[in-house]
Amino acid sequence: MFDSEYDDCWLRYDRAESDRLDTYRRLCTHAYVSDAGPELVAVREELRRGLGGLLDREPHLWHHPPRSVEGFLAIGGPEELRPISETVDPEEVRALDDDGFLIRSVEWEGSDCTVLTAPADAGLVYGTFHLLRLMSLGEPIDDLDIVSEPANAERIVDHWDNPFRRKVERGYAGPSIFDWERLPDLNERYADYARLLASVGINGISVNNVNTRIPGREGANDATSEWEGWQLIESRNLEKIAALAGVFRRYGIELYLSVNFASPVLASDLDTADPVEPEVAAWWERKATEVYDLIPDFGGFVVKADSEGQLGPYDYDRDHAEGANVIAEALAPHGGRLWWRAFVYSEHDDRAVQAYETFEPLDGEFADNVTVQIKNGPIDFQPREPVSTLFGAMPDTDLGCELQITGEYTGQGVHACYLVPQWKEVLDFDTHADGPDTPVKELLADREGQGIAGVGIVGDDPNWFGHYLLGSNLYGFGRLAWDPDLGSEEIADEWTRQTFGAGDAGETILEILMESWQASIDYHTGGIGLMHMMYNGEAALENHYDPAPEEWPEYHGATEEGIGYDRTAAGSGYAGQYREPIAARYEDPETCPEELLLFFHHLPWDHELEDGTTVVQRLYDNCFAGVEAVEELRDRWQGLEGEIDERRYRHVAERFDEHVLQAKRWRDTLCAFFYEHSGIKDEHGRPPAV
Ligand code: GCV
Repeated sequence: MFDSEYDDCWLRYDRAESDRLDTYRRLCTHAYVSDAGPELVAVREELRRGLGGLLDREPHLWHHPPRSVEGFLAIGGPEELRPISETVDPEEVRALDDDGFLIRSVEWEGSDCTVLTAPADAGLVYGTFHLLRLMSLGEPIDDLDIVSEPANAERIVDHWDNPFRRKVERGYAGPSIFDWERLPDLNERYADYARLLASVGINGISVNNVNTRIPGREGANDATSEWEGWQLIESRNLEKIAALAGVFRRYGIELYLSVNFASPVLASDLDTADPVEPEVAAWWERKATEVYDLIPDFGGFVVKADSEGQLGPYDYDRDHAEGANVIAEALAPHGGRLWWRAFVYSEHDDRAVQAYETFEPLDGEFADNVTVQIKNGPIDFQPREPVSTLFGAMPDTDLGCELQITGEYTGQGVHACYLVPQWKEVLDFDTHADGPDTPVKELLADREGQGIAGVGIVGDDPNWFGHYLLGSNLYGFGRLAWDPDLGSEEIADEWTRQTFGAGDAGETILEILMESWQASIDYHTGGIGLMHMMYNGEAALENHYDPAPEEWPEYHGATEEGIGYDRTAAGSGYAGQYREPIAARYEDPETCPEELLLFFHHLPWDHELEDGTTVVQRLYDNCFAGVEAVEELRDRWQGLEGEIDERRYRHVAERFDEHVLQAKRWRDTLCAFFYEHSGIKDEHGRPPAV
């Protein structure tokens, strides 16, 4: 189904099951589609592919209402096509959010008509994918009345792709799909990727790494070194960006670029990037104008500043609002937005506290078109973290939640780990920002400029994701960003059925996905709030895959007496950054949820948990439980041999073998480490803690 020779993921469009096929054929063989903007070309193409596959026959796409047919689809704006304007109140459609859509079964001049309409063309793209999804899932479509609007206005995938050698930072699926050497020449893969994103409601893509200079790389301090990300903003490269923007535009997706805060110095002959200097502001204005002249619907910029070697306002004694605003003001006249990352640390012993201390006092100081982009937790995409204290602390600032779709700390391209349950936990977390019942998802929803950004996962591997099952995370990210009330299982079920078909195999795969995250937490952390115990590698940006707890005493706080990090008022004070009653709940080890206990408390190894088990014993038990769970997942997968195609079966089976080995390595390393520090044996006598 894809033009490129790559896996078609959840857009397989296999022939529909026979009990629905007749209805689908009756209602959808004929489609009357508007031919307005570029998105409608995409709609027509998708209908040809999707209906062609699902109905197993060529659909007829009309430029006028088809006559003498039992049923047809009508797709267009609220007043464009008579079957739509005569059956649906245009006001109802115009009142929808920009990306929203309406699908309704009506009768028009004696035919059953399925009307798909939207206030803007992008909504027609999302609605088309929605309708095709219903059919891929075998759902009834003869009595539809769907009104769908995205909860989050901004739903963006952030690539950490470097133009230099197409290396993807934290990418585990091969080189970057973006071939900057060849661009503006396009390849078919770009459009296929745009389809995957649009099919789950994504409306923005940032195409290059936020590390626009790669710290530590040879030549990185030489402004002429070829192909660092900051160079994409140079005039000679903008046509490459424009070409990509053209592909994504057809699917309603706006293009963003990560830029370096010091661009005025790097990309021109200015000797300062100080945000209060008029010449710096003028440079950003000229650059923004140049970009928008080429790409009128350009989304904007993403900036990582004062973080991990990237320059920022602190280098000029300015604060982050001053730093962000000079760039945002240049984008503003063009309708562009600046995503300014809040990922700052390194000035404190406890890195968790810094983002709040830096950003909370600046609430209300950022320009209207700045979105402060906050990682879900205060550390760095660990298997489980508490939710960042910044959510709910900046009511007068547009906020974005940054999630990681790629599995940097959850087994990368080797371990199966379905992350939607983790993201749901974050989005459902009650911040109490506005009294009880103020979950993160509500703080983000229904406000222009706010939403969710996910760190991308795809690469040039034929299966896109490195590990086939990890495609569920890109799928789930989009679905959840559109509707955070969807359930993890519901999303996994959708993905599984579209990707592997319904039936017993689908059930098994669903179970595997649903149990994978907890297993990962258990063997990667011991399950009660420890984290960041991975190997960092010799080069700063390598690994994060193998276990190495001894490298990180400042994260786990293990001593002979106990383990954990004291973040109470007597310690780093991080717990106190939450609003009540959360602060008090985390402050007290008796009320702190067990799964976060050692994140907030340093406790004796023999401290008793609620059920009487000691801390060290729980760590042993969870590490062992994690491995057992992975063995169980592998066994279940092996049970699918012959049930699904050999290619995908073998690919995942091989990864599961490795997954089990690696989970055991983690378990054994962590348990030996716990034993070495505590001197307390596992009461079940399991190696290696004896
Ligand atoms: C893009 C962590 C990751 C880095 C990443 C950084 C960030 O440190 O390991 O690869 O850099 O977060 O989010 O900026």
